[in-house]
Amino acid sequence: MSESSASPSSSGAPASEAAAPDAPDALVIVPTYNEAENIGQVIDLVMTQPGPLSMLVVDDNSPDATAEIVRASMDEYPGRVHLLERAGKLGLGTAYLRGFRYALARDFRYICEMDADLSHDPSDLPRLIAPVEAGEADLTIGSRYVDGVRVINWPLMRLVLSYGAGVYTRAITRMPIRDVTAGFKCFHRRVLESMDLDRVNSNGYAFQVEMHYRTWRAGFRIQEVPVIFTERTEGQSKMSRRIVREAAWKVWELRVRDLVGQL
Ligand SMILES: Nc1nc2c(ncn2[C@@H]2O[C@H](COP(=O)(O)OP(=O)(O)O)[C@@H](O)[C@H]2O)c(=O)[nH]1
Ligand SMILES: [Mg+2]
Repeated sequence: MSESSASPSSSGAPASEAAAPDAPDALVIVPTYNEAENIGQVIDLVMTQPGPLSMLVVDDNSPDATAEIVRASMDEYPGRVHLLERAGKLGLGTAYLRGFRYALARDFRYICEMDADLSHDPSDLPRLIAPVEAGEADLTIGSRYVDGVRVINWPLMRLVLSYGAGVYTRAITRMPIRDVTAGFKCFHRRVLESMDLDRVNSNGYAFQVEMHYRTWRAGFRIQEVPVIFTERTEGQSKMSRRIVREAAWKVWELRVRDLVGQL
């Protein structure tokens, strides 16, 4: 694995609320696999949000040379775009875990997750970060399922699967979250610092469910922020039956582990 970045800080010290005014604040982590058609636009959109925001792309040696496009953007936005390259496709969950460790080793206070396919609108980032910054929430989730359903261009089956995953997960876990598999969110660093990231071992949608469950069970405050999710127009989804099966099992595993005190 190689790390190429111009880090704004590498002290690794936990940031306090009274951090220096020029301390880097928010890092948006974006995992990529074959997102060459999308990543340039995503970076430009994130870079133009108020903040200013920094961004970390975790790329799994995409055959379509996504990383080359990221490197070009690193020159365009010096010090604000970071890239971690892994040797091969290792899954979304481990990509985020790698990104969380990267963020925690630096001074980022607000650590966001976002997809690279423009399903998540970068202009929603300030609305996700604001409640965490204001101390009103420890985790905000960009939710498709509060105040109705906000999904554009999904086949009915995908919507049923995603919405059904919420009904199923809530029934088993009692976790009060509408969009259990959402991948657009913002953590305060204290949530990730308090978590034993080595224990998080799921990789697809299950990863999102597991992060929500651990955050909720640890007593952190979670707020769902309504967002519109638009299915990608470029590139391919990496969803698979295996990812859906993993999530279905994972919910039971989390519940049982929790019941026996082994979460
Ligand atoms: N680094 C990395 N990123 C991945 C992997 N699988 C998916 N992604 C990224 O995760 C995000 C969501 O994946 P996507 O295929 O759009 O899933 P969908 O939205 O559920 O159809 C996108 O940015 C993908 O490029 C992986 O194995 N490694
Ligand atoms: Mg997608």
